[in-house]
Amino acid sequence: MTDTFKSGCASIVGRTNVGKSTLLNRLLMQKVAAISKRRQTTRNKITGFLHLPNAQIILVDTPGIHQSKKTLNAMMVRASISTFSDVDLILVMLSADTGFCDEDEFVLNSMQGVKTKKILVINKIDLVEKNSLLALMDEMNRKSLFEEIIPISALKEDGLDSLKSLIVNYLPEGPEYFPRDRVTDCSEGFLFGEIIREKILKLARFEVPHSVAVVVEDMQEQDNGVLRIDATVYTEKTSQKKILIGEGGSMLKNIGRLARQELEKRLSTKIFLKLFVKVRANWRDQRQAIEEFGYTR
Ligand SMILES: Nc1nc2c(ncn2[C@@H]2O[C@H](COP(=O)(O)OP(=O)(O)OP(=O)(O)O)[C@@H](O)[C@H]2O)c(=O)[nH]1
Ligand SMILES: [Mg+2]
Repeated sequence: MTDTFKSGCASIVGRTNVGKSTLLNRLLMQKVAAISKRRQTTRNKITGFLHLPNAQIILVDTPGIHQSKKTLNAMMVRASISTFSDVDLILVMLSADTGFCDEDEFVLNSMQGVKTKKILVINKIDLVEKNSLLALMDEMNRKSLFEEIIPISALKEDGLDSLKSLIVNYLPEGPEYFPRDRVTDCSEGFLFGEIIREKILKLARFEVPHSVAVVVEDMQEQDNGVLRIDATVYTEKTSQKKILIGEGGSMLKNIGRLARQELEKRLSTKIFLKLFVKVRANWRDQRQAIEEFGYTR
């Protein structure tokens, strides 16, 4: 251990669902990014600051790299790829339970010619036997693309200390760029909107969760001390709006209740959450709407 202070940026990239956002949240010990078992949960870069005694790691969670014709999805992938040459280190993530699949191959192909150093993070090792993990590590090692290969379970917080030390090894000496009490560069409005969207991802099915954007319009502390949050849930079609509202408003009520409970716990205050559902036809193919909804930050 030396006295030198290190700082720099590491992006977490990979196909959808490998656990990139789970890793960001677990490393930061705070929920910053939405998590779900559905595909393409994360839609933009989400930056978190990990403060260690001898280092500051700027972590960038990115949308899963995938193929799609929609404008939103193309912009998401571009956001991920834009980090490759912007960071000091790329954490390429695989999921141990699926092994190296075609979608992972697509991710590696998108990195051809990228000079930035890469660490391969094999996640979800809690789901596999040791032998299959060793075989996967061996298969990946033979590609000679990575400085290091590290197995972890983000969910079980297994291997995270080793991962932190490994990242610090590859960062340059540098100053503390951000104050120690700062965890993310995301606005409260964005973070709260993501909490609401996460509940929609949990409760709605098929195409509905993917068609949804959430915008927090207003936050006001009321005279009785209750924090009122007004948010709009945008869908692409009237049929999706109907599903989101549900019979007698039951679906929207459940979404609101889950989101409110999480927000109340997080802010340690009573919250009145008012959700409005609106249709914005084909917004995922409209750059202006995508920007307005905050997915280009
Ligand atoms: N068993 C297990 N599940 C995990 C682990 N890490 C993440 N998951 C689960 O994997 C699913 C996807 O996690 P996310 O963190 O949303 O994945 P992501 O890579 O950010 O996905 P996108 O944002 O869609 O690209 C969730 O259901 C997580 O709970 C892990 O270490 N073990
Ligand atoms: Mg994610």
